[in-house]
Parts: sequence; C-alpha cells; structure tokens
Amino acid sequence: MKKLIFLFTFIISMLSFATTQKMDYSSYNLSGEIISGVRIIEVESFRYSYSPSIIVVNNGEKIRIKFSTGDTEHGFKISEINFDLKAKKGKPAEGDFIAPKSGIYEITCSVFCGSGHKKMTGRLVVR
Ligand SMILES: [Cu+2]
Repeated sequence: MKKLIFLFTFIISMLSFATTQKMDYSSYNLSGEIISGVRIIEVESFRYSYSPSIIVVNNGEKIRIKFSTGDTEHGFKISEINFDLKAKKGKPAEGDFIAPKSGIYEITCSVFCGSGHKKMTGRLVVR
C-alpha cells in the first residue's frame, strides 16, 4: 500500500511538472504600460514570490523594471540576459533591457532571503 501511495504521488508530481513546463501563456495580457516608447513594469517581491510572477512582453521592446520589496531584500534576476536588480525595503531598484527573442526566461531571486529562497521564481514571457 505504501508503495502504491508513493507511486501515485510520484505520477501526480511528474504530471504537474510537465504541465508547468508546457504552460500556455497565450491568454495573458502584455504587462505594464508603454510610456515614451518604454514598457514600464512594476514588480513587487515578498517572501517568496513576485507580483506579478508572469511578465509578458514583445520581443525587441525596451523594458523598464521597477522593482520593490514588501519585506526583506530580494533580487530580480534573469540570468540568460544578464539582468539583475536588488531591492531593499524602502529602496526600490530599476533597470532597463531590450526584450530578447521569443521564449520563456526564468526569473530568480539573487539575494538569499530565507528558507523559500530557491522556490522564489517568476517567468518572463517574450512574444
Ligand atoms: Cu531570495
């Protein structure tokens, strides 16, 4: 019986893993708003999540991230494009990048912020 429960749990977790990998973002709206040709997106962070956690942009657009934290210091890092912001409470950070080619890019926290640090992720969806 224990083996069966284990197998069942394993299958369910593999299924949910496969679903997140193939997540369809086509129904998501573009994030933020364009002001003077720059797509400005405000992102807030908390232990252990981002709001919004899914950011949707068009490739080639100039993007400005305004990043803040509601509790302790957090980072907003997109390794693939060498983009990294760090914000402390009351000290937001901002930075620009040009949206890379279409695809899904992982956002991770670049400041160790506690036990859930590694689970603190988001996604940049480039159309
Ligand atoms: Cu962290």
